[in-house]
Formats: sequence, C-alpha cells, structure tokens
Amino acid sequence: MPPSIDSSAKAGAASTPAVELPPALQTLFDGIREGKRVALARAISVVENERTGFQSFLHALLAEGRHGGARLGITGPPGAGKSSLVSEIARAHREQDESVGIVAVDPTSPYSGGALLGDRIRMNDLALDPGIFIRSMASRGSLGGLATTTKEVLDVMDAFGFPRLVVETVGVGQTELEITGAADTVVVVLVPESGDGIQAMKAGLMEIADIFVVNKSDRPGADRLVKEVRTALHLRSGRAPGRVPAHHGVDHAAVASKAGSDAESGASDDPASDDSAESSAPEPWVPPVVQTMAQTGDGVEELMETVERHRTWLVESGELERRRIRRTRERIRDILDREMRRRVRRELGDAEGLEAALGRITRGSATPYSVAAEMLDRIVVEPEAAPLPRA
Ligand SMILES: Nc1nc2c(ncn2[C@@H]2O[C@H](COP(=O)(O)OP(=O)(O)O)[C@@H](O)[C@H]2O)c(=O)[nH]1
Ligand SMILES: [Mg+2]
Repeated sequence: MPPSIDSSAKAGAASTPAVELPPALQTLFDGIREGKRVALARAISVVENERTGFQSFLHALLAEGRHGGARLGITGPPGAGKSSLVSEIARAHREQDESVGIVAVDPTSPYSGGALLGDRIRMNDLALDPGIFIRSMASRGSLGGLATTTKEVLDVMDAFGFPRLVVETVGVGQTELEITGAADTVVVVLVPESGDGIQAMKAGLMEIADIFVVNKSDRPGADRLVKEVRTALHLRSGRAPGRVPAHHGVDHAAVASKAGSDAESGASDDPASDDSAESSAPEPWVPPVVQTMAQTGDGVEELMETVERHRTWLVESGELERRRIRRTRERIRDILDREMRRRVRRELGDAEGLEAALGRITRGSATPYSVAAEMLDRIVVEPEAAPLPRA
C-alpha cells in the first residue's frame, strides 16, 4: 500500500503560499479536504470544463503537497475487457480496504454519469460502494492525445486522497501512447480474437507497456497470442525466447527479470535467488505477460501481484521519480500550450481589432508580421480575467 501522503513533497510545499480562490472554488477546495464526494464530483466538472479559475484551483490543490496515490493505466482496443478488468481490480482493492478513484476515457465505456452500466449486477454494486469513485470522460485531446484535463482530473482525485487511481483509455490511434503521461504503471490489454499481437507491437504498444494482459483467455488463440507477445518482447530486448510458463498467470521469471538473461533461467528457478541482495542496482524491467478472464476474475490476482512488483521496481530503480519528473515537464508544456492557444483564439476573436489591423495592412502602414508581433505583446501582457496563478 503506497503512503497516502508524500511527506517530503509536503514539506517542500510549505513555502508555496496558497492562492486566493473565488468563494465557490474555495468551498470545493475545503470540501475536498474534508473528503466530501459531492465536492469532488463538482471539482472534477470545474476542471473538465475548464471553468474560470480552474488553474488556480489546481494550483491550490497541488500546493497542498503530493498525495502520491498509485496510478495504474489500462489501455487496449475497444471491447478487450478493460472496464471488466478495472471492475475486478477495484473490487480487489476494496477487499483490502483501499479506496479507488477511476477515470474512464472511453466513449464506449459502460460507465456513465458516475454509475457503472455494466452487463453484470456485480458492476452496479461497485458503483454504489462509497470507497469507489468513477468518472467517465470523453476523449478530446486537441492533439489527438489524452486530454491534459484527464491528467488534471487524476490530480484532483489524488488530492482527494484515493490511494489507488485507475485510468482506462481506449486504444485508438495514438491515444493509448499518451497514457504514459497519466499513469505510473501501464497495462496493455490484448485479446486473442482481434489477432492483434503483432499489430500492437507495430503500434508502439511495446514501448509503453509495463505489463501485457491477454484477456479473454477462454477464447481460442490465447496461448498463441501470449507466445507472440513474449517472442516480440524477447526480440526487442535482443534475446532468444526463454521459458514460457505452461500455466496461466504471471511469468515470474520475467517479473523478476533475473540477471537480465534467460540463459541463466536455470538459476532463477531457485526461489531463494528471487530476493537476492541486488536491490542497490535493480535490473531493467521486462514486461510480463499475464493471462486473464476478466469475466470470471481469473488471473486478476496474478495481475495485481504483477502490478505491485512493478511498483516496487519503480520505487527501487528510481524510475518512479524519473517518470514523475517527466510528467511534470510535460505538464508545464501542456499548460503553456493550452494557455497560448486560448489567448491566440481570444486575440483573433477580436473582430474589430482584426479589422483595424487589416486596414492598416491594406494602407501599407503594417504587415501581417508587425500585426502578429503586436498581438503577441497583448497575449503576453494584457490582463486576464483568470490569469495563471502565481506562487
Ligand atoms: N469471453 C470473455 N468475455 C469477456 C472477458 N472479459 C470481458 N468480456 C466481455 O467483453 C465485452 C467487453 O468488455 P469491456 O470490459 O466493456 O471491454 P472494454 O471496451 O475494453 O472496456 C463485455 O461483454 C464483457 O463481458 C473474458 O475474459 N472472456
Ligand atoms: Mg471500457
């Protein structure tokens, strides 16, 4: 179980003065700190719809310090069983008494309006659980990627204090690649029927997957898909395919990734070698392939064990910190990108000003370049109704 509060970040945040929020947003802010679900739901809407002051609101939440909920990303083609898996994962966390925040970025998702419209009564039970919060969002990333707001919604959920955060994105085009910007651990779900083993590899999923799941293992072709994925993984890492466990479930050899070589797989059969004193220099992570049947819950336990192992590896290898820094870097870029686009749109939307500028260009007293330069000045210095917050 991850720590609910990252105390070091908290201490560092002490020097960041909180911004003054409009009363309505301050109420939401207080509500979140008091653990009120209604406040959480409203706050998410504020962020999702980019209402006035939403950036100051996010700033205030982040200035409070990082809570550090474990972020798990689940991606894959439509119908692969992602939502079913998420339900099973959420259920398992609840059995451990951990609350779960779920964001589903999937127009075909069975989640709707905070309720889970699954084809099973068990899914509906989940939505009624006060320890589970589900939010469904439309994918509308301006660059074809996962919207920045999705990541911001995860931040709001994190601030609420969920120790477990799960984000489901439907893998269409490039969107699944963006999930790395939202999650600590990325699970790519494949299914036998789509015959997409090699397709997935081509689409770049190989690079983003921390764990592969072959779901619908009750369907024919599952074993073959597992082998395909393993072969592709070994080819990529420049190794010959090693042992393939005959049983369904976690490839423990791959999880432990002992000595980075399957040539030594004989040695790694010894369970005692699993926790040798190598923690000072963790081995590179080799994505394991886990078989599941989300409908029955088979393999979900193994999947969760694998996710936990990955988390341990993330922490010990320093990769978690590197990923967080990378995400922060991307966030700064995204905030600037979004803000600049918004301001440019506003500037161009000023029909009168634009008309006057066109007149000056016609009379020869300006060129499109000098007009753009003037606009740029205004974009940067002109007072904003809701400026970006300052620390
Ligand atoms: N046969 C079989 N069907 C499954 C399995 N997991 C999910 N499904 C079904 O596949 C369909 C799509 O599942 P869903 O979770 O909505 O997929 P998503 O689009 O990836 O979120 C649903 O009808 C599920 O009941 C499985 O392991 N085996
Ligand atoms: Mg879904």
